[in-house]
Amino acid sequence: MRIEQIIEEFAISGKLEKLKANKEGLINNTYISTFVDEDGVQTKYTHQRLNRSVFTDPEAVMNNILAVTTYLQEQVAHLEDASRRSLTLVPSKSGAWWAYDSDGELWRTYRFIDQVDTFSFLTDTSLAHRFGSAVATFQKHLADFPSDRLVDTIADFHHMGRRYEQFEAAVANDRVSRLRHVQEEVAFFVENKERAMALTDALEANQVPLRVTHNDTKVNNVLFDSTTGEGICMIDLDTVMKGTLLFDTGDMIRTGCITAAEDEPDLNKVGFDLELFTALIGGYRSVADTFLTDVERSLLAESGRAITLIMGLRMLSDYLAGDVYYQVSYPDHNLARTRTQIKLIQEMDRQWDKLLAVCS
Ligand code: GN1
Ligand code: MG
Repeated sequence: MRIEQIIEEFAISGKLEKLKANKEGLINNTYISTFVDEDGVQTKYTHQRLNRSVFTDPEAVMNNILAVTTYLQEQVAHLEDASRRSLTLVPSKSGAWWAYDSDGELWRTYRFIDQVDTFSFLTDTSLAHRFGSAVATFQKHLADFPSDRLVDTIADFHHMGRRYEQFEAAVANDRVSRLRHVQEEVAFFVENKERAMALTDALEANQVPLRVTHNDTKVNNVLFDSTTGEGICMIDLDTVMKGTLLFDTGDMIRTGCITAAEDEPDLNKVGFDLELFTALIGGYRSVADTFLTDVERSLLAESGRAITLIMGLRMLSDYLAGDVYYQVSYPDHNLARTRTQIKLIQEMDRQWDKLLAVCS
């Protein structure tokens, strides 16, 4: 089925003028369209096909997103630019919130938010501060959302113990005979296993509250207003579920303080920038200090380390399984991603006392 055909299914007026693919995500397929109406006014949309092997219950994903975006829209309704501060789904012509193509794949459409900038990593402290406050604002808006209304669309998504089990199985199976190339990387994760459990342990012991979590708060999932620079909207809500907010601070730290892209093959370029970290935590806490508990605050630095570790663990597991989960652009892509995460953790560890001091 042609993409134009599936777009036809949605309640959009005007004529399709432009269509282009967006290659950013690792999971779904994304396209941006431009429609023009009779008066020549252009409107843009984002169309996405959900990856069915990752999201085995795509309608549950959509119901989570619908609940959260509807709630967010109410929270920001009083603001002048409310429509830019939350994703908005466009219904299908038959009144559903998604449409199926002839292969049975689920597609959805969002209104495109224009005049924004996105970044795959940060280079200045002002931006880091704004990234931190955007993540905290998202959490604040959802603070009173009843998290039990959300379905766990990927079971144990950030459960460290489960991720280790999957990793250990990938090592044992060595499906595509890559294990011999990654002995050092495997050893790194084995050595770090005990410490890695910090977030999962705190959650299971009820030391931190269950909240709504985004679960993919990487910096390129924030839209920054091109004029004001403010981080106005968190996108990519596929993994909104319940969990600890430390999952989200963790991915914020992982992607907000690295000095290169997450798949940078030249490890000399990969560092953990303490100045960015200071600004990021400052921005985050300028909003979050009103709702953070003491235990959550005490685990902020650890959350960055744990989430970086879980990403590396998942990337290496996928490398060993033969690249079946993440989209890759070249054969060792998942290995490059893994090594970047390991290097980032080593860089955190080198400055660990300073990280703790920033969060105290
Ligand atoms: C995946 O597709 P994308 O880029 O939004 C992944 C996240 C990882 C991320 C690593 C459902 O997100 O968990 O953090 O890649 N999403 C899923 O960049 O697995
Ligand atoms: Mg995502």
